[in-house]
Amino acid sequence: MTHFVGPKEFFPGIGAITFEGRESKNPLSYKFYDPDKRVLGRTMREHLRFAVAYWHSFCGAGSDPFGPGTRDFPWDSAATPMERARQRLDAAFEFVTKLGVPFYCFHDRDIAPAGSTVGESERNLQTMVALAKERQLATGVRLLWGTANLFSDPRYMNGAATNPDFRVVTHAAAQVKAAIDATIELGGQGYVFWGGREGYTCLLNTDMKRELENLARFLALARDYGRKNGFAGTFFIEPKPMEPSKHQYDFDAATVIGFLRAHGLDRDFKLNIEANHSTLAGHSFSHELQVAADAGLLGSIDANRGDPQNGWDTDQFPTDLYQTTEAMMIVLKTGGLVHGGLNFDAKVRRNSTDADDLFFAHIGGMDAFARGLEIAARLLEESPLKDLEQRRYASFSEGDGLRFSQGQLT
Ligand code: XLS
Ligand code: CA
Ligand code: CA
Repeated sequence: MTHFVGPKEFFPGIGAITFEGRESKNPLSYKFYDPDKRVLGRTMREHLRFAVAYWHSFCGAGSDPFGPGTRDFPWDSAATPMERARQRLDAAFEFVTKLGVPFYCFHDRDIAPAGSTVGESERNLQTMVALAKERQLATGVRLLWGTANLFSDPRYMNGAATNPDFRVVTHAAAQVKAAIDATIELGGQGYVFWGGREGYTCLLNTDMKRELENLARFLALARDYGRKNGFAGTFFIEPKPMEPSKHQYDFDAATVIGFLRAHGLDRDFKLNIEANHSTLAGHSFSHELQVAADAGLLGSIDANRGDPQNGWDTDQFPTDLYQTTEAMMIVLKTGGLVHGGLNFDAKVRRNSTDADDLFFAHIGGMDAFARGLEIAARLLEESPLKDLEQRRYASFSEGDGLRFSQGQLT
């Protein structure tokens, strides 16, 4: 990967972050993430496929429902929205290449501002995509997935694909078309649908059956459009039970799998499991990963965590070794993430205002997953775990138990 620094350096004083090993006291180095180290036949880089999330890292200045942002992003001081977008892109490529992460992810509106018409929004996006493509070619950084923001604009207050007003559905369709075009142009490995406002506030005014049918039709049309235009990657649905809607249709992995199968979408769509959304749904992260893996539909991961004392979507960076180990055991057992990766859909806290904090946060998350990967590999290869599990179900390996599982008993 080639280093990128634009006309203005946004993270001065920080160079390439490299592996220094567990004894290092340098906070700007990896203690466990050694990209070329081989674990079970693949390099750490290939297993982990880390991605930086554009929205949290370069767009979210720390605002919350009680106050505005706290961080001064130097790329936000330019005069026009498009100039700010260009500088933000430079900052993003500088950060990603200094960190040495192979992928990034974005929403259409993260990389390009909305215009006053559909056409202008699309042109803004195309301009920024052309620039991003240049940067990708120059650095070797790749797009893990693209998506459309179908939840911030007030027009989507009652949903996008599930909106009761067809005119809003068509607006969402135009936006998704442009975002799929952008993803194809940038060689994205995946395309994500997260339905933050695809849900309801009150059942009394909601025709849930119709809304779900509309959602399925919308997804099928998006898939057909992408396939017709050369998208060979995977479409991902990202489950989340609530927030911002009171109830979201993509509630959890099991719900989404049932929906995909009911509508014949499970050949093109897989799941993007986010740790914090799992806990919001009352499950553990590993439960959601296992449900998706068992269905053959584990596609990608949004690597973060919640706070056990809060019921919210706090999007913290992952640091819990038990969670990263269990997650990597499931990923290893399922054969790895093909078009997916580990996307840090995570943000530093609002009172973390130094530019360096973004590095520390990612380094911590990457090391936690690298260490988790190593432990998971050893648990699978060297511990008696597999054998113990086989023995637990031994009664199904012989006699009537075996005949029962083969469907031979009445
Ligand atoms: C929000 C979601 C969102 C998706 C992409 O809770 O995590 O950021 O990952 O739209
Ligand atoms: Ca997410
Ligand atoms: Ca989240």
